[in-house]
Amino acid sequence: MVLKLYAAPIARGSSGVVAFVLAEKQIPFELIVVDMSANDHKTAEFLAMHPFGQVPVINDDGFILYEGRAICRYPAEKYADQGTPLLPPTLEGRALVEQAASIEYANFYPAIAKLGMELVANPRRGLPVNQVVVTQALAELSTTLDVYDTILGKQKFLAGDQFTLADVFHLIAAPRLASEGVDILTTKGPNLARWWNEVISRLAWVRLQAEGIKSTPSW
Ligand SMILES: N[C@@H](CCC(=O)N[C@@H](CS)C(=O)NCC(=O)O)C(=O)O
Repeated sequence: MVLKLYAAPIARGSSGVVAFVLAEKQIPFELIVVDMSANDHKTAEFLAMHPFGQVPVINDDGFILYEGRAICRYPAEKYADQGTPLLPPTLEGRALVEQAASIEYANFYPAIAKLGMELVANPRRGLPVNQVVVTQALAELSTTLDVYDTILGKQKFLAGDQFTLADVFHLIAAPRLASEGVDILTTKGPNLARWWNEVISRLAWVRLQAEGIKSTPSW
């Protein structure tokens, strides 16, 4: 049975990276569009799959999984030899991916999420931007990105010279900020800019941004 992806069709956030990983791994899937404006993610049927009532969710032949980063890890492991290898073959290589992924979740994403809330979500809802939060989040992000620039001066990607899930997870929220004019990822350092441009230029990502998430992807 083909894997089912429950998501909105826009390739953003965790849904976007899950669709990206499925494309990189060349895994066919059926998109089940969740109409969040109709609260389809809060129905009893949906909550039985995802008790927090969020997208994305996958159903792989009866195996149900939610949380974007967890979902990405699953096809990367299950289809290790298919499509782009997103995890290294050695235990040490995978440990380095977990190290970089942990920094993404603990240091990078929280600052990006605060900026996203203040600079994207709040203005859209007609709420004022809290400049104190913005300044603080930019300072936090800046500290992380300075270290990234040093790391990326010694290796191509965040977990070594291979493109891995640790790089992929950075696509969850940062591209949206860039589209709102916060271009810190391309201005903070040359190694950082080189890495980020490479990540956002992946063919599967470019196609997803152009076409949205579709059941029958063009890859
Ligand atoms: N940590 C979750 C976040 C998922 C998430 O925030 N999904 C949003 C859409 S991008 C959602 O479903 N929001 C509806 C809600 O929280 O009620 C993940 O990575 O999957």
